[in-house]
Amino acid sequence: MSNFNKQVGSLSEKPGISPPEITNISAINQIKTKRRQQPSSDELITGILDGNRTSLSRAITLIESTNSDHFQKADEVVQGCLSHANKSVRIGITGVPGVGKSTFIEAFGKHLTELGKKVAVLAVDPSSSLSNGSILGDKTRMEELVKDENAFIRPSASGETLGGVARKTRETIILCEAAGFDTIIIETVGVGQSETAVHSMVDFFLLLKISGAGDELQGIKRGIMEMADAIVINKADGDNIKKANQAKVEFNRALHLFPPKNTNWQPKVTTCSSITKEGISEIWSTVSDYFELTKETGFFQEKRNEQNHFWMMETINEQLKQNFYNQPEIISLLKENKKAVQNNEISPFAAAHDLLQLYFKKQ
Ligand SMILES: Nc1nc2c(ncn2[C@@H]2O[C@H](COP(=O)(O)OP(=O)(O)OP(=O)(O)O)[C@@H](O)[C@H]2O)c(=O)[nH]1
Ligand SMILES: [Mg+2]
Repeated sequence: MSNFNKQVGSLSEKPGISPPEITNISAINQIKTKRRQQPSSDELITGILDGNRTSLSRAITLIESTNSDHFQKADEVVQGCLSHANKSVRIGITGVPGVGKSTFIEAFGKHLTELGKKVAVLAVDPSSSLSNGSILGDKTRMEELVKDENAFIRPSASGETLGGVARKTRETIILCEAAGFDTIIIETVGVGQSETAVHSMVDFFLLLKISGAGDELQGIKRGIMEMADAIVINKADGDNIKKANQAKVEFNRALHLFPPKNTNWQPKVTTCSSITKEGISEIWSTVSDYFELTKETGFFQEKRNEQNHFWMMETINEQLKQNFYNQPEIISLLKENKKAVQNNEISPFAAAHDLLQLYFKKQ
């Protein structure tokens, strides 16, 4: 037999020598169980107050959870963070799809982190359950901001009603503030009711526009223009600069037709390019001027108080409605009465009265 055949493979063990104990199975198991264990609400609160992102993300996941076991814990965490919140400025950004909201937030957010600010970006987008979370796609448009250690980007809670998403976003704002983020940016797509919801949770509301062909004001909902504290005409670059400047003149003229706001603040119209960054720092100056003015007059706090009151009432209304519509007896009587109303057997008011009677009797 040749020597070759006697050779043993390098993986074979020689008798008497066992492989070193490089892994400690029980230690691994301990780590695994620890990971599986959910942190307690106190641990989450401590983590958030320390600025720990994992704790922040986990707590937001709890807030977003539809599992009723998580509700109480989420409430505890929010409650524990509340006294550490409120120390930020909250800015809402709206505009039709494609106007450049995400690209703008990337440029604006980077400008802010360069100024030493800590920026959290949230989104209110009730349609995202259909589109599978549009801000997820946004993350690729916020390439720089995603990598920035002074920025935190969180996709919108999905699969929910606008009321549900809004509540979760409000609570997420509290957690982000407690974690030390001093500038909260909330993106919302300019369709449906979501901008009204965002308007009622921010201090400053910015409407993003692009210059169109000719009639700039066409198709803008008057209500949105009235809500805006600033209108920014984006994509003012290349061949677009001239048109953007024309649009600025038109919007300025239109804004002066609105009755003055109760802030002494005259909404501003500016142009910018989120790609070349031209005009971005001026927008922050405008926003800062607004905060300075409204903090001085007390309007800043007054508006937050009003918003808190509004959300308390909204929550009550929403839960009452939910409770009503989830009662099995109501569900079946509603079905019956709906048919009866359709067949003209009962008036809509009598049908409603009938349902409410049943509900109140059960309470
Ligand atoms: N030239 C130019 N293009 C821009 C500018 N800002 C955004 N864009 C482009 O416009 C397109 C849409 O930008 P997004 O930032 O995704 O727009 P959005 O408003 O967030 O869109 P949705 O999330 O779909 O509502 C992208 O192709 C951007 O590169 C700008 O200032 N100048
Ligand atoms: Mg976007």
